[in-house]
Amino acid sequence: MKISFVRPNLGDWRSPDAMEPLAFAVLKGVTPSDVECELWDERVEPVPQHLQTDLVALTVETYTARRAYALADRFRRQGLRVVAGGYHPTFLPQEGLQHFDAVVCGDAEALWPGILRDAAAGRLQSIYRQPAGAEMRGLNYDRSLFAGKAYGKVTPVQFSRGCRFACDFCSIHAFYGRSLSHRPVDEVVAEACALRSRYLFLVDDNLFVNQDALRTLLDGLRGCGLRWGCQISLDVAGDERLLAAMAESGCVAALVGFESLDGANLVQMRKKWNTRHPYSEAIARFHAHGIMVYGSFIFGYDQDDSDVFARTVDFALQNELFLVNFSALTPTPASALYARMEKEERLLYPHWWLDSAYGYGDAVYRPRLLTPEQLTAGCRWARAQFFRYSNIARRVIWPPPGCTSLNHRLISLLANYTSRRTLDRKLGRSLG
Ligand code: B12
Ligand code: SF4
Repeated sequence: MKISFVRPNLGDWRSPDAMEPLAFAVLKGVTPSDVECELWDERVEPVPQHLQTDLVALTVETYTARRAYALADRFRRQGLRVVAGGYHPTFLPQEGLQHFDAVVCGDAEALWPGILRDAAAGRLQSIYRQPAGAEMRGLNYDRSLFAGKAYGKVTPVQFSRGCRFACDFCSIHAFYGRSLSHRPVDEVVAEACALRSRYLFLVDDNLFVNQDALRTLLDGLRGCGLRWGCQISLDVAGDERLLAAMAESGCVAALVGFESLDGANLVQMRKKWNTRHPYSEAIARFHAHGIMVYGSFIFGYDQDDSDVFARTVDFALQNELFLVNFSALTPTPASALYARMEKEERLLYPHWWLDSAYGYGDAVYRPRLLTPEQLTAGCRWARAQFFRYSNIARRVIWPPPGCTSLNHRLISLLANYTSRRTLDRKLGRSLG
């Protein structure tokens, strides 16, 4: 039997920020050794028009759904069977079944060997579902599929799944519910130390979930000679010892979801806890420990007016963030935000991920104090300001004290350059 794993892109272009798609490493790790496997990742290479295979296995996110459906329709016309998993099919399995033979909801490592047996016997079921919270002990992230592919220097590694918060716009709560799980620390450390790359990205949605486990992980990573980045909630800034331990174990950059400078917006998005940590003070603490801060901001909550863009750009520059995400609020299926927007009849395109009129980065709903056009244009303006070459140069030449090593500067330069290039390719382009 042969499986072709396929990772669609948002559209028909290459993505400079592509990392190894870990979902397939997990699946490959539980695939019997006599099954032949290949990977086509459309972010780094074209997917062939015809595949010589027995089963196509697609990973699908909301932004890649339109493209995934087009690929699946083509493969099925050629007589191939297609199974899909990931966030989007988990949230909208019935939509997926219009294009796939089978949909897998949730994580899949416990189900995958059985799915392969069903496929070989010609009795694929429509929907498979793995409940959230499965034990992560013994997971084998088999990266042999990635050999020779043009991924960046930063290698993704997973420690935990789930987040203890439930921000209304985020897909994580919808996917994992309240369940939180993590891999045994020794397995993560052994994996991380054995990787060829010295630069890692811990892909956990929030590394500051199980604090005891995190401390043990940091102890394990100390001395491994790694440089790593992560995504972490702002409240970690209240724990100076933990920040110090992160830095000692090689953390050089952290993505933090500030989301908004307005307290009422934070309450509305169910992120009130962010208001307890004054942003500038928190950022300075990260910097003092040698951790650069990548700030994530969302525009378009109900308090945002036309001044919000300039205010936020000023904040990001003044507080010396090394990278930012300035996104237009985009309700994704199954999120509390999507349900609210639908109820308030504010969605401009109910299924924006399928709509050919939607371009990446466009507003998809009616904001309260802005027009949709102002929201789209304001986000673009803010990104353009932050990623001006003069601002990039300033950040690299004069980084915050504590983040002045050559390593910090190189990471900052590369990350800024990659973000700028990625945005240039994606913005305004329709999905699919
Ligand atoms: C790292 C990361 C990135 C990296 C790239 C990752 C990569 N591999 O190249 C970067 C930063 C570039 C990135 C970009 C984007 N990302 Co991203 N990313 C992640 C993150 C944090 C980790 C991904 C990961 O490695 N997970 C670990 C693997 C093991 O888990 P998994 O993929 O879920 O796979 C399991 C199951 O889902 C299932 N499964 C998945 N696929 C399949 C397929 C089959 C056949 C089967 C059977 C099972 C199965 O089984 C797997 C193992 O159990 C996730 C959040 C998360 N926790 O997953 C967000 C996430 C996937 N990203 C998201 C988004 C929105 C984006 C962007 C669109 C952001 C933007 N606005 O531009 C872009 C899209 C880029 C693109 N070209 O596609 C959203 C998707 C939401 C949604 N509803 O689809 C997520 C969930 C973040 C969030 N909090 O909302 N991302
Ligand atoms: S803290 Fe981050 S990962 Fe957790 S629910 Fe909020 S946005 Fe999602």
